[in-house]
Amino acid sequence: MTDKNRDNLFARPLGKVPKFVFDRSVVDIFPDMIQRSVPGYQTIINHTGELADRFVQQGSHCYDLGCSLGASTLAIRERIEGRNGTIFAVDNSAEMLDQLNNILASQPSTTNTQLIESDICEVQITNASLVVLNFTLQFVPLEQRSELISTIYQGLNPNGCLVISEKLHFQPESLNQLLTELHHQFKRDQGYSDLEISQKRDAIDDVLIPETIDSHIERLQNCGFKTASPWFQCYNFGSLVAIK
Ligand code: GEK
Repeated sequence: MTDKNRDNLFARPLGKVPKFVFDRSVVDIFPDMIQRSVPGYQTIINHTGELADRFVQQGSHCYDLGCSLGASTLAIRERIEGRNGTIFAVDNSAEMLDQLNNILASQPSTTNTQLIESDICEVQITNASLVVLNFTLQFVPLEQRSELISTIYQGLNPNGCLVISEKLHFQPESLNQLLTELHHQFKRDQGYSDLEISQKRDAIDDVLIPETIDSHIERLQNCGFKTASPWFQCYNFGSLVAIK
């Protein structure tokens, strides 16, 4: 790995830490940042491909909402070749999509993949057999989350699948504290300093709003999903699957 691709965003003292944004400074270091910050990230991406294999119907649509550099898009695409499907990879960061465009061009596929620069709350969902929100719902304002999940539910075909992977909040507070400390130890083990951990924490405070597993399940059920369950958890990160 070159220095250009190493996440050093918070390595030096920043004084007042600015709020985190997905701009040009994040694009090159994004794969390193997410791998070293999210325990279980690669497992979740791999299993997103597995779920695509099981759920994606011939000629249907897949949505990777908050796609960044397309890790989920690529995992899905690899598993649905020949199904005449379309993947819509959506992000509101033009810089991320530019880079994803280059990545996709370097890895040809017969599956139609469309990049959409948009707020995920504005996207129309139709004929969907798989919708993926991998570490994205956590950035959507709390009051918009139910409407987004409802839109996804309406756009899914019967037996369609929604994957939601998130940083999670836990109760009681002592459990939340324990899982947070285990996460910070994971980051230290990945080479992040205490300064980097603390400045990143300040940068995402109020930007990334985690909820409890129960809140996610309740929202999914209120929006119509009869089947919804966590399928993976490592410390305070996890993934849920919901079937229409
Ligand atoms: C992965 N899924 O590699 N509308 C559109 N995009 C958004 C919005 C929004 N309202 N809010 C945030 N984003 C990817 C990782 S990263 C997770 C997802 C992380 C986008 C934002 O621009 C960024 O690219 C992505 O969601 C979140 O599995 O960095 O913790």
